[in-house]
Amino acid sequence: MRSAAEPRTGRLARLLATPPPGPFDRRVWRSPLRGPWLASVLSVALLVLFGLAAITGYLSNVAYQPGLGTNSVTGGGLDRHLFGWSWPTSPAWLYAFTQGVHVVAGVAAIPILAAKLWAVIPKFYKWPPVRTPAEVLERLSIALLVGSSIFLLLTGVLNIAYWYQAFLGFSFVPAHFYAAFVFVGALLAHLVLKLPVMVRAFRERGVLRPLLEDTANTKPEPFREDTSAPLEPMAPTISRRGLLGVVAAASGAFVVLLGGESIGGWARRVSLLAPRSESPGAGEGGFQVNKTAAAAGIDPREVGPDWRLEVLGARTLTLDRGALHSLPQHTYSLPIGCVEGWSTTQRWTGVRLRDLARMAGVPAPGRMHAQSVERVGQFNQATLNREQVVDARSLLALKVNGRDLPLDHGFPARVIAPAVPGVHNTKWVARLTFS
Ligand SMILES: Nc1nc2c(c(=O)[nH]1)N[C@H]1C(S)=C(S)[C@@H](COP(=O)(O)O)O[C@H]1N2
Ligand SMILES: [Mo]
Repeated sequence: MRSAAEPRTGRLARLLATPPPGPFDRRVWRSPLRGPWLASVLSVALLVLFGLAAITGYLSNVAYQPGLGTNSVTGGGLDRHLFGWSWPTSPAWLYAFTQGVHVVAGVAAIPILAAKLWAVIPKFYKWPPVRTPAEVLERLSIALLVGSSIFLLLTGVLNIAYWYQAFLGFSFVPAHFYAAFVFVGALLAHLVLKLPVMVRAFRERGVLRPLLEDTANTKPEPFREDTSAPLEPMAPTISRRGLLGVVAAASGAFVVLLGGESIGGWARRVSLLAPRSESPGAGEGGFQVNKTAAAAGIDPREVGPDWRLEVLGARTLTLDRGALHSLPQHTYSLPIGCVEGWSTTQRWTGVRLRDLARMAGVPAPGRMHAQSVERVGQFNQATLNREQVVDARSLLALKVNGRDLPLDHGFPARVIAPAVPGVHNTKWVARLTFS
C-alpha cells in the first residue's frame, strides 16, 4: 500500500513544484516595472474612477424610477424607490451632470484598468494556482472583479456607441445594473484583502518617490511572495514615469474622444469617437437628434392635422393642437440629459403637466404615464413620479426655442421635465394618463 501511494504523491509534488510551460513560466514576465507599487498607484486611480461610476450609476438607477418597464400606471418591474427616496427635480441639470460624470469616469478607467491588468498579470499565472482555501476565495473574488469590470465598461461603451442592440442579446439597463452589484461586492472584498499590500508598497517605496527619482524608475520591484531567485530583468523599454505618462495620456484621450460629448463645448466638437459629437446646430431645429422620426417609424400622417392628445384621469379629454395652444403656455430652459452621457439645454414652451392633470380631474397626481404614437421601440412610453409631474417646469412641450417642435424632436408634443433621464422625455406623445 505504502510503496504504491508514495510515487503518486511524489508525482503530484513534482507537478506542483514545476510550473507548466507558457505563461506559468516566470521568465515570460520580465518587465522590471511590474510590482506592488505600480499596481497600487493604478489602483488608487481606478478606485476614484470606479467609485465615482458606482455612485453615479446608483443615482442613475434612482433617477430611472419609476422604471422604464412600467407599462401600467400602478407600477411594476424595477419600480421602487431605493432607500425610500425619489429623484429630485432640482437642480434641473442634476441628471445631465451625474450621468456625464458616470460616462467620463468609466471611459477614463479603460486604459488604467488595462495597465493594472498588465501590472499584475504574472499573478494570474501563479503556480500552483491555489494553495489554501483562502486563496480559492481570493481568486474567485478577483475573477468576479475582473469579469464584472470588463463587462461594465464594455456594455457601457457599446451603449454609448449605439452598438448594443446589434451586439448584445439582452437589454442594457438590467444587465449593467446587476453586473454592478457583482462588481461592488467583489471590489469591497478586493479592497479588504489588498489594502495591506498597498499600504506596504507606499510605505516601502513612497507614494510618489519611484516617479520622482530617476534611478528608481526602472529598478525592479518584485511582488513580495515572489521569493524565487531573481531573474535577469529585461532591459527596460520605458521608465515607470513614462509608463504612467502613457496611461494618463491614453485615459485623457479616451475622455476627449469618447466622453467629450458629456463634457460639452469644445470637448464635444473634438469627441471624434462619440456618436453624439455633432456640433450644436447639426440636427434639425438647431440641436442634435437622438432618434429621428423616420428611425422611430413615425408615419407623418399620425402626427398631422388628425393628431389628438388623449388625457386620461378621473375623466378623459381629447385635445387637438389648437386646444393645447389655447391653454396657458410656459417657457423654461431645460436640459435633455441622456443616459449615454451627452446633454443639450434648450428653451421649451408648452403646457404644464399639472395643469393637464387638473383638467383631467386629478388635482394631486401621484404619477403620469406617457405613451407615444411610436409603436415599436423600448422608449415609446415612460412614467414620471409625483415630484416630476407637479413641478412647475414639467411641460408637455409644443415648441422649442420659440418655434414649433421639429418632427424629429417630437412634433406635435413631447414631455420635458427637469432632471429626468432623457429617455423619460417621451416624443410624439399620443396619450397621458394621470393617477
Ligand atoms: N417616442 C420616443 N421618445 C423618446 C425616445 C424614443 O426613442 N422614442 N428617445 C428618448 C431618449 S433615449 C432621449 S435621450 C431623448 C432624446 O431627445 P432628442 O431626440 O430630442 O435629442 O428622447 C427620448 N424620447
Ligand atoms: Mo437617451
